Amino acid sequence: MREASSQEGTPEERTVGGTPGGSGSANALAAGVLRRNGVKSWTRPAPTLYPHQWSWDSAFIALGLAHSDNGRATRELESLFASQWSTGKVPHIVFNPDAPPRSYFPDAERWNSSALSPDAPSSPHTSGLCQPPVHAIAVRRIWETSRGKDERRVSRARGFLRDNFPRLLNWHRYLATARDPEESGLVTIYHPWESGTDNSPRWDAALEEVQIGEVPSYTRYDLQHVADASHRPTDAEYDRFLWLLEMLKRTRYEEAEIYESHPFLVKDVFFSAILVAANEALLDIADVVDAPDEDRARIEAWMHRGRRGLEGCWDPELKLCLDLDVRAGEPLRTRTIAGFAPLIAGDLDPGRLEELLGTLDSPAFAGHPGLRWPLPPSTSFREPGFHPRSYWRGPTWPVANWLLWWSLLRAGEPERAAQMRGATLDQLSEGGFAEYFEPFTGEPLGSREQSWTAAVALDMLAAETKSA
Ligand code: 9WN
Repeated sequence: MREASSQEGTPEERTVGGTPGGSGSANALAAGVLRRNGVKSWTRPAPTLYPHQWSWDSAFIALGLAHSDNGRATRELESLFASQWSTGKVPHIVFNPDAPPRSYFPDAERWNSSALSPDAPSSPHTSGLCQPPVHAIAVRRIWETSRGKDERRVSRARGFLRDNFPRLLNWHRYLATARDPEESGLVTIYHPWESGTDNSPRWDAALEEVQIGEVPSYTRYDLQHVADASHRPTDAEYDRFLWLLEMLKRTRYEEAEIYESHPFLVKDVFFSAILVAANEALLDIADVVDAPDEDRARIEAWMHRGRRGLEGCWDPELKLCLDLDVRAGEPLRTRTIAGFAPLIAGDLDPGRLEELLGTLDSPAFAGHPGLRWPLPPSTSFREPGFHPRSYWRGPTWPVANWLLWWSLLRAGEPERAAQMRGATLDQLSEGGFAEYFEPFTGEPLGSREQSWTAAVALDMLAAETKSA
């Protein structure tokens, strides 16, 4: 793997420059990124672009750390869950009071969560949104990697699961109720930032319907941390993001009020599918901690409801799953990586699996002949909104590859999974642990030394000899 810009790290970690150094040195390089991005008990998603703790980044980070430093993996999630809202919501950002001034916007002051909502923790401050619930999947990995180790480590891991099962259950309950009052099995998001795929064209049509009012003035700091502004969302996209934030503040982050008045309410199939997979993990955790039968029954019901909901969003023509605009009552017909949601949710019938794999291998996604590596772009090449360098509008994201790789393994497709793993690791070997990559040239884009990229590499590398 290629060392990115940082000059820190041990001599061993700096030797690989440009050439793949085998899984031993690749492991050391990935672990080095996570160590350097570490702050106290948690890890920044990137050295300068993202100076706070992000929710789903932390889950992926814990998943990777489970292999290299199990104790730190547990602390990563403990510190995130310490900021869980009383509603069960796990906030998308926990603000770092020691972050350099003017390093990230919107900051804690702009969100003003604890002043506006009695449900928000007062210290540290958090944002008012959430992100996809990868956490239970990471907690299960922490358990798996402790197995077969000495008895003390196993019992520490069991204690961690026991302490965190109620938090995870509350988190999933929040998503299954406040975010799904219709009991559709699909999670409603209030902002593209909640999807984790912020400026994806999957949101364009719904965002166009939002009438933007006066956005209080602001300065973007993200652009100073990337080589080229075209990698990041545009100013027009930011205006919409910031307007939605103001609208949420007007409701004081009150769920019922948001449902009543908020102009952006979308059933996100990707988020919903991750919740199904996370519920599957939570059920395994429930076994370890000997949870009551009624908790297990509830989790199973959420899982089934989620899979049924996703099935209802299937588009037989595009052979992908589509998000649903709640306000308009219409599906959002855009081909993006999110369309593979049923694969992530799992337990597919063979026909549906074959259709999804056909779409994945088609020239609209990973089968395009011009690709540097056969990896799916975040947005299909066939979409008018496709852009090879702009964030979630086209680049390939290692973290999305991880989700598909892991889902292919669970779907009983080890050969395809091995291809995806090999291509992902080759890409990182050439380009370093970047945030995302230009699909045709393999050029690394966005932040360098991105934590979750290193974390998913650690998890993939660990799967060399075992199945994931
Ligand atoms: C806004 C941290 C986060 C990821 C998101 C990714 C990006 C933030 C931003 O970075 O979002 O939350 O400023 O662009 O889209 O998935 O969690 O890595």
